[in-house]
Amino acid sequence: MGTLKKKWKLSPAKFDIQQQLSSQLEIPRAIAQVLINRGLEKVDEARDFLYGDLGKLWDPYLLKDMDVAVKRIRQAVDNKENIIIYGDYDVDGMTSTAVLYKLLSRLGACVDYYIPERLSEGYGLNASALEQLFQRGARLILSVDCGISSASEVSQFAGKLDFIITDHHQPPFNLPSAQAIINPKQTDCHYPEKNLAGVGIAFKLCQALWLDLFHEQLPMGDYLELAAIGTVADIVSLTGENRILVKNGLQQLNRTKNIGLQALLLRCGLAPGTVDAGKVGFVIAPRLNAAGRVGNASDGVALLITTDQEQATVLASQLDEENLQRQAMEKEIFAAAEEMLAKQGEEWKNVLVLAGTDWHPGVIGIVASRLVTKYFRPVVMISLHDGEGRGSCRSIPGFDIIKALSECSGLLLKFGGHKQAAGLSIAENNVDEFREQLNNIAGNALSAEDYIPVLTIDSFVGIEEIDESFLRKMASLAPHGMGNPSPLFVCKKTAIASAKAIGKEKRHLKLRVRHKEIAREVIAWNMGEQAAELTVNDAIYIAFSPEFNEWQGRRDIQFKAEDVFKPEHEEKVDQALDDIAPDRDAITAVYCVCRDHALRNKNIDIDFSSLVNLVRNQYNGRIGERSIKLSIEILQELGFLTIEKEGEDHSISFRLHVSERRDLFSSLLYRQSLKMREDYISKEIFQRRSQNEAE
Ligand SMILES: [Mn+2]
Repeated sequence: MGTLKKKWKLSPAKFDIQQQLSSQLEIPRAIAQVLINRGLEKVDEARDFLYGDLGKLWDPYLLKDMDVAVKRIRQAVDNKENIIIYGDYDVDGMTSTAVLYKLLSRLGACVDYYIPERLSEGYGLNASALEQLFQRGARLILSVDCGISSASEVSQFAGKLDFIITDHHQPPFNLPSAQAIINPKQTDCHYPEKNLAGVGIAFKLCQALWLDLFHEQLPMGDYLELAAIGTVADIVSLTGENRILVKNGLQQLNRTKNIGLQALLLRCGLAPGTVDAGKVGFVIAPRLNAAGRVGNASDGVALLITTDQEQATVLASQLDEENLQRQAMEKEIFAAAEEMLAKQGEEWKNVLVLAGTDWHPGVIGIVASRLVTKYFRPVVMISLHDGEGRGSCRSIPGFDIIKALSECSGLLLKFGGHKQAAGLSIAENNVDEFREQLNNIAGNALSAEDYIPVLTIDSFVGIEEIDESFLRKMASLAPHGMGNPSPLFVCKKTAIASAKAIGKEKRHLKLRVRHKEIAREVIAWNMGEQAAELTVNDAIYIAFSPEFNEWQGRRDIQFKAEDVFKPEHEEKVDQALDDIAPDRDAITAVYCVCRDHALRNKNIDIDFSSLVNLVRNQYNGRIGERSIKLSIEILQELGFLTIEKEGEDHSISFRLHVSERRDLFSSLLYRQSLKMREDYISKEIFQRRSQNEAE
């Protein structure tokens, strides 16, 4: 299990739609292709995606039961009933709680919140917590990010507590008999956006309450930034309404007035104006989550709703400390897991099942995810305590882990989850047999191909097309995350100008590549060991995302590489390409030869083989006859010349036109040629790479 090589999958180019989007929205073609790949082929839809604002949010009253919920909450506010927001210990749950708490306090409600403890209570409504809340005078429970599966707890408290359930998890067959259930995933809820996070639904409830009370739109600012954090952290699709919430919420977060968030940003060293979805996911969310994992999730909520500057600072540093603790534990468990892996036989490598004593149950899921990324196999991490194990499973796309667990159910005490992530509990003395069974199941279900990660590439792009304006237009595609990954491009073959490993322990790879007179810097994180295999002038392909790199006051364009490779048999492929169809350079060469010929000779007849020779001299290459023919047809389509006669003796006569510059892309034949070339590279270079790997 060395360095993972990835399968490159090039999204098929749709040049006609590219052309349309590109001209109407004034964006580069490669960016238009990204929109196409995200399912946006119509100009209006694409425009909304790029520039859609808060005016495009749906009416909150389209959610089933919203009117009932609003009425019951207003009644509770008017009658000073005790309302408890019952949340969850992850970031979505915390932000959901904070959003509603802020709004209800603003409305003068008697409101408090409750977050169950991850290890002792677990997820969702629980009877002993509800009993305590009831004893303390609670009358209305408002669940956020949970509750849809708590039918029995709700019915247990019938007559004592009223419930409004807001949740985004898949509803089970038996729904709680609550006063109102707001969850767009209910089959009889016709709300158009089904992928809201818990906090998105809490936000919709705020909108609805405000509309009902004041007959105007909610002043969204304070709530929007929390909605953005929870939505990004919960890894729901950043499309549709989620995209609008996150895009606008991030803008708000970058000038936040929330003193808890200000303190947290300061503590993490995030300057206002620099927070994007990635920073939320990798810097802010882990600190809030750490509270739920190693500390107390209520502290996370307290930070988000505090109005006290000193408390904000204290909580922010406490969360940061807890995150450091979490990181230390994660590092230790990760190292222990790797050590176990090194000792395990190859027969146990279909699914990595690892068990350790007293591994922190709040951290093993993160370690499992990291192992999946590193080895690209399904992983089960089990924490053992007093003869019993609690496990976290993370899988790869080809393997349905919950189905596999159900096939081993005889060995398990409990299990639940979905295709890609699940949890379980197991008796310690069943772990070895469980490992064996799971490995057998995967051995039968998966082929070598399934263990190769796929890198989906959006489009080819010319190195010369990527300039400042390209990057500015590309920024309109953000925020990136689930459902809308960062665009990934591949440059037509570039040559290495320099290659070196940089950083601590030479972990990273830094390249300079060029194509003709244009050169770019490339940074490839964690690929330092590849430096040894790369030599100046090697032709390579890079899968990358372009970005601005600011360093010592200078701003340059740099390519952030996801993968780099040097194809074998490069020359053969080039030769084949030159025979298949012409590229821009070849067409230009053919045009120049025709023009010069027409200028030098009064007659415009030429026999085809002389033309071929002239072109080959000019192009200093081996451009094929078929490509030269195609070039002439393309030039004709563009109006540069008219073929007047093609003689049976292979002579060709044409009339040349004086013509201004034309966009090559307006030629259908050119687009077809390009497609043939790209398909060939994709098949002969990109796909071959993974085949070699799988053998
Ligand atoms: Mn959630």
